[in-house]
Amino acid sequence: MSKNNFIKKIQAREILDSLGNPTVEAKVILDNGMIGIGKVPSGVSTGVHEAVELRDGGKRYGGKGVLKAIKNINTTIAKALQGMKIDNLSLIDQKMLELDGTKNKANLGGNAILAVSLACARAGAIANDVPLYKYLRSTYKVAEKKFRMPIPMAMIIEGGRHSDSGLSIQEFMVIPRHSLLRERVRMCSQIFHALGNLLSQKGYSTAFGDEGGYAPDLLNNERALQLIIEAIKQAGWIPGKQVFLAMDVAASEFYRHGSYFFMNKKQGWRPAKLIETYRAWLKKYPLYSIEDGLAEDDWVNWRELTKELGKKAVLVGDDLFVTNVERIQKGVDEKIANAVLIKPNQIGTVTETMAAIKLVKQSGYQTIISHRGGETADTFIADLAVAVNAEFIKTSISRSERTEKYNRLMEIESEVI
Ligand code: 2PG
Ligand code: MG
Repeated sequence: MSKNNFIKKIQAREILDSLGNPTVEAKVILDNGMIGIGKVPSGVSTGVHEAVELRDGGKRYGGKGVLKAIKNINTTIAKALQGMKIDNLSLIDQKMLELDGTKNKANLGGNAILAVSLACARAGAIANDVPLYKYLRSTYKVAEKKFRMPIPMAMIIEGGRHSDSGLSIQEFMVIPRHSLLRERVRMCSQIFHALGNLLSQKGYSTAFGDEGGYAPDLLNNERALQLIIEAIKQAGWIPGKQVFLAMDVAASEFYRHGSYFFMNKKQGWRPAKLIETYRAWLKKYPLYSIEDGLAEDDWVNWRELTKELGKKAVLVGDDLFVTNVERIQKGVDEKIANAVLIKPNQIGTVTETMAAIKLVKQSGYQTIISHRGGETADTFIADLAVAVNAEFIKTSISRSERTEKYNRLMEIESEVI
């Protein structure tokens, strides 16, 4: 580790995310002149237990401005961190947590704190002249020695809150099998384009949703699975052998008073009916994983879901766990889910994100590092996935704010193999 690299200055500004909404960028300048930059993504279907995203309210940007968060960085945070050693990221994050003083970062804003945390991680890597994934691995003492590239969960059809396709399920993804990351990426891309051709041949719209997946107006969710299977075949691969399917149900979005308004907006389903539907689909389709199959606080039924299907599928908790060690621990203790979606902005610091991943791994759960609905050009999650040898990375295979993550991973792959 380098010596005498201190934080000299921190400057934040308001930038736009991929959906055209304001978000936070922080720039950390060290005494040696080196600079680290961090840009914060923003969720669309945000879990209620996430760190607070500080927004200004009022008329400007429809209330979504982040000038308060910017001010918190430029004044309170900058003053407190000035002169701190860049190499001790845990201490820096700890200091910001103390300054904020709340459990959910409501004071300074999770977006303000994370921007600085990300920028410090980058500045630390630059100051030590090592790539970010290596820096994160050594700074947080990740046990693994070798680097392993993550498998894409590439989103290609979207519904739910992410589009007006009318599908209740938010995301349909493909998981390619290949020993090389760059080939996995190629497979996803070719399947994505085969799907586009298929949709237009069948007269469906090929317009995109928030994350660059197709948003066709299909009869039902199953049709999406069937079309993707057809696209996989047309692209030249065997579904269930070379390529698997995944979905993010994002069930909190259609959960009200104990019922799931799935498919039918008027008549709610009991959780058991939803679980039975998943069971049937797991039998019928090469479905590998189901994310947020039930709502974020429906622990009792999540337990049932895990008992019923936990051996048959990867059951991923996103809104359920919100990258929060307390919630993950509760899940592990109660045998709920078997994989965790990791999003740094759900919790608000790099240090807490790393602690969450450590717990996930210790518990024998799988790790999926994920993009957000509103993304930026920051490729931090690509380096993070490699730093911790995450099993999967979830991001889309089109739109540069997403593909940059894959591009960065392909660059890393050429360094580590
Ligand atoms: C999700 C994410 C990413 P959002 O639910 O997993 O796809 O979406 O950022 O809207 O929470
Ligand atoms: Mg999700």
